[in-house]
Amino acid sequence: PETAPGAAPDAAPDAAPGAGKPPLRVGMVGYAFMGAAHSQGWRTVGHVFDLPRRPVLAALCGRDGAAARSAAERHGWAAVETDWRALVARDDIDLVDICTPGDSHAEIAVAALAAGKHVLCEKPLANTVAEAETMTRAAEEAYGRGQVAMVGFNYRRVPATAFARRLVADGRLGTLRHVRVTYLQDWLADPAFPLTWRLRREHAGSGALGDLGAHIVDLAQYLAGEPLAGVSALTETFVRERPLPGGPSRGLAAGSATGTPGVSTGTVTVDDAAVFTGRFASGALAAFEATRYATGRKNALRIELNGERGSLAFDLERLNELWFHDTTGPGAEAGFRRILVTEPEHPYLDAWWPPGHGLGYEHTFVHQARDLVHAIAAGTRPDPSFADGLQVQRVLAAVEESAEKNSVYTPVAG
Ligand code: SOE
Repeated sequence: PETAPGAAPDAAPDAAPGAGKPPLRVGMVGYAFMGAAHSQGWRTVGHVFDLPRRPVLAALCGRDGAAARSAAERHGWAAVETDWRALVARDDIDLVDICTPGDSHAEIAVAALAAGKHVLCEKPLANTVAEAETMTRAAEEAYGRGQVAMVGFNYRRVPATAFARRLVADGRLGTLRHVRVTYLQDWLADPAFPLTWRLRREHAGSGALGDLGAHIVDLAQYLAGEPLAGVSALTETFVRERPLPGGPSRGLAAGSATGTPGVSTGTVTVDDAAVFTGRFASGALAAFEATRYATGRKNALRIELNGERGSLAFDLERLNELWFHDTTGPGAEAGFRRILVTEPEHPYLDAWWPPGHGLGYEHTFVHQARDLVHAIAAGTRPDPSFADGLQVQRVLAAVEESAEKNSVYTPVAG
């Protein structure tokens, strides 16, 4: 292990937030887009929320030592490891946070749980149902030993979506009829965008389906309060050959070889887009679309729920707003009304700014860290658990199976 320059010591200075509370020493694997987002969450959470434990950014792990050191310095991690096994073996780590591509989730999570650590794992939980089942079994056993394992569906932690869940659970929509949800991005629209890991099945498991579809399946099920019973799907890979990347990509950026003439190409082995319908056990119907080709749409996760008594609509690109139509008021005054979700009565918001001073994407990771720390301290099952992640994985598998069979209605296994 190496110590990063300017490293935060394990013991908090007296004036530091949470001083005197037991530390929760986090070791994070991966440091790209999600690693940066999770770092932000861990760094900020104790400064905003009153927590039962004090998160410590103890060690960051990445195979490229120089890049990992630079990320550790940028994000405030105290030490660096270059092998996740060494990180998991450290006895000064309480929680392993997995921010790597899906192909390593299962191995790292199972090893970390076996080593007695709590685990936070980025979505989708795994690349296959079999891996997700193994991880869920390991998490259940570990739960019996007081360990907690959470999957990172961060969009449950937008105050507006958490508030929407509360309204649905309080019966404000009555019997649910429709859930309509899209997740639209456009970073693959250029056929010269290189073949990064997200386009290779062996690394990512699937394409837009696992990356974006996993979010909207989870959010739809979370808001509806019930799982999908079956799906009917179409998937497509629009651009099948892409230039090989010339260097590592950061986030969704192309890396260094975009469109370079003469650069050799490779085959895209995942879906570019998935369109599917679904049915909830209650009989409500759902429609889903996940794509990386919706030109002009950057991170457009939109969800609408229609029930007998009312409707809710949310757009991630306007994440401080929730639209609510309530059929129980006077008909002449009915219509969607905008709720600005920035009041202290709204989820998470009593710890933040005065009303009207909105939050952003990064705060979902702060809220995720908050909820996980509370679950760990209370020894309760986290929400969403690995079992929830497995259920989403089963829906994704049913979507792939249905698409292969050319859109035959396919029950979700399990
Ligand atoms: C890429 O499409 C991506 O970064 C996803 O992997 C994230 O889960 C989503 O939050 C934003 O888009």
